[in-house]
Amino acid sequence: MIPFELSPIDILQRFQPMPLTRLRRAIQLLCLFNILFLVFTTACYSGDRQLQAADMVTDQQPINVTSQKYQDFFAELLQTGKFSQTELNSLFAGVTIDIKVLKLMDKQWEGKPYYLYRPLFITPGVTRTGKKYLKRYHELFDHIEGVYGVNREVIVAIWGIESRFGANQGNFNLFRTLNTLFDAYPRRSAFFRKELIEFLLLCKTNAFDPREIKGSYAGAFGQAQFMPSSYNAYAVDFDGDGRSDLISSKADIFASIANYLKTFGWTLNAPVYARIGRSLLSSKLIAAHAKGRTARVDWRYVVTTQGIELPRPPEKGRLSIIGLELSPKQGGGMRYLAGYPNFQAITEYNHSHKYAMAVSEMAESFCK
Ligand SMILES: [Ca+2]
Repeated sequence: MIPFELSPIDILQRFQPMPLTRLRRAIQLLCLFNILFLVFTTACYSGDRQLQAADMVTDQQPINVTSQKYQDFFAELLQTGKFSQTELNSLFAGVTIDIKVLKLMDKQWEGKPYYLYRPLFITPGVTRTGKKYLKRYHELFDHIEGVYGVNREVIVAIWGIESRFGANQGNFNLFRTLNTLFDAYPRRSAFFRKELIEFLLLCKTNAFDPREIKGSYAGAFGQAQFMPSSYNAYAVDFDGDGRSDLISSKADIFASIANYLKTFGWTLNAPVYARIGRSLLSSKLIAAHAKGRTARVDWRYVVTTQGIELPRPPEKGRLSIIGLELSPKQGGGMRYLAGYPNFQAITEYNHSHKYAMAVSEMAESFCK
């Protein structure tokens, strides 16, 4: 027991110097104690918040491109025959971490109910702007509808939602973003490694300077907000200048969105969705709703089970079951919809049913 009147200095002076071995053992015990303390406090702390990618690095930390993973990455790029070592050295010199990208990737986005989500996208101003562009580019849309069989209103709605009709393509340097996610976002590093390769390839093919392009913190860019891999797979050169330019060519942008939807089964003038009531009347429909985006139900089954008339889907298409929350003003609860193959094609662009519904309703608003 230490008397209270002793100061910390006094306490220290009471201890006799220890022999070296005892001192070493004491230090070892102290270290062990510290480690246990650290493990314990980390365990307690992580109960509230897990360590995230942004906690492991600092902002503007240089990325170590001499690391084995970058050397393997460069070897793969060199194998394509499209890059030289000198070019890669110069391109990757000085690339640093963008901590904001990691923080945004780990942010828990609140899932808003549809009645709060919809007004973020569909406003009278947006509808007016969409109609203005449909008029301005009507000849181009005539041509695109003829080639791809995709309705112009849905193209403009996706363009509107993705980039506010081209006005907001993202403010993150895409080269730095993709490097940050490859180097310092372990959970999806392999995915972003591939996207970085795709990005460098598309810059080569379409004569973009990779260090100049801006995009979203998640790697999408251009007026249609394609990921680099989607860009290489679905972007088209519709104005015939030899490049697929989804940053500034309206012809390329609209045709690429059309090409994407066409690839995933869009049919011109076919139904997109239909209302099927405020409750689901069989366990099979309830299960399809719970399964979500990938569930499919036969058209006839929905008609007979819900006791309603529905338009027939094209080419033996099947339906998905969508539930959207009603606002307290509307009495709460849910309303249900059948998603037709055209609706399903929009969910290939973005997996959210709410996104696909906002696109569908925005497209409808252009026709009114
Ligand atoms: Ca072009």
